[in-house]
Amino acid sequence: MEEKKSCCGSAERGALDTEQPVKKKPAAKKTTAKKTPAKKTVSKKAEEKETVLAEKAAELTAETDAPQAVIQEAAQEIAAASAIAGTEREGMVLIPAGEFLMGNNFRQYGFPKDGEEPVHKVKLDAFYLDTTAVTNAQFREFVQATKYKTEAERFGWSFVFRQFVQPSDYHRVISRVPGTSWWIGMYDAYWYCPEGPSSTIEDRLDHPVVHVTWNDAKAYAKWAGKRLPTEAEWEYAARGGLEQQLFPWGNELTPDGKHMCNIWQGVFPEKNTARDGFLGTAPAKWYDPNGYGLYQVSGNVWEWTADWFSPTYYEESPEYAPQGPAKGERRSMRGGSYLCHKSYCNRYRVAARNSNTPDTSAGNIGFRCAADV
Ligand SMILES: [Ca+2]
Ligand SMILES: [Cu+2]
Repeated sequence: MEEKKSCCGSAERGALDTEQPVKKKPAAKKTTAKKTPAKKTVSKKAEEKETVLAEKAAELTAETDAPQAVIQEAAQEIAAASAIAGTEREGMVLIPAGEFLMGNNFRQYGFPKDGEEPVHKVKLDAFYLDTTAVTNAQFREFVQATKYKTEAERFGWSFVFRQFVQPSDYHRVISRVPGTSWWIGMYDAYWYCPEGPSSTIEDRLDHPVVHVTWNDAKAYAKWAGKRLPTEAEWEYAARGGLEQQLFPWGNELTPDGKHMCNIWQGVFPEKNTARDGFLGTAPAKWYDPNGYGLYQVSGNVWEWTADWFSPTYYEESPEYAPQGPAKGERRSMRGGSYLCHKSYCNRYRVAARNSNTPDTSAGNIGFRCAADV
């Protein structure tokens, strides 16, 4: 059994001594994006889809030669599709109600102290889930609409991966994190300047937003009329309909040599060959989606879930719609990040669990939202 290793997502805000006064920050840069109108619940695309479906249904009813079973099956398909079309939410997919086996018993792949065991049956109602992590462009809309200040901005600093710190920002480095020396506490790093003021999101608007705490994620979700997924919902959706596989697409990390997610290649934390195409974040919609049409549930950025985290929760969690422990100190995160490597932190598996304090932010932590049907 392998002992738990420090994870690429486990530097926490309390680990750094930031008693020294926080320097006054320059005013945030102005952005030029226009405000987009509020999203309608029923999109135009959905309406069009419904019309097409209705026409198709009429055609089918007229077809008297078709065997009854075929008509019935087609009708059921149409009904199901219309139901979805009628309530379609932009950028989200409907995850159908069902049950699945949550957790992982393959000990050689996991870390017992993460609490991935025991594998247990979970039943869930249908829900909507964002097809991608919330992007910089989406988060910017939220900030422009609400003037929201993230916790990284209020604390005045966040965690940046050491290789990303640019020389022009060296004077903003606070210190390294004991035990996870690849994390640098850095003044003035926040969602808009992910590696400090020498960097900007303007060239990566379609990438996931990072440096958002659990509290920030919750505030965004509320503004968007959504919520964070529970840990069980996240894993159910991430599995994409497959049962007890390691990844959202199966058991092989790179089927036929093909990269399916954005993690670390090479030697962590010294050398990243970026064979998958990315040293840092990748665009939120990249690689093939899973069986439910979800992009990058594995790798790229850690995703906050609604639940408190407890490594013993699976031993006592209810079968129906588990909501996590009633209280805790850390919130559960899922999916792994571009810093995960099998030698160190193979937490890009669908069953892998991680957590952090709700006020921690880092350059590899983001989120996606869920919504009730
Ligand atoms: Ca990568
Ligand atoms: Cu990791």
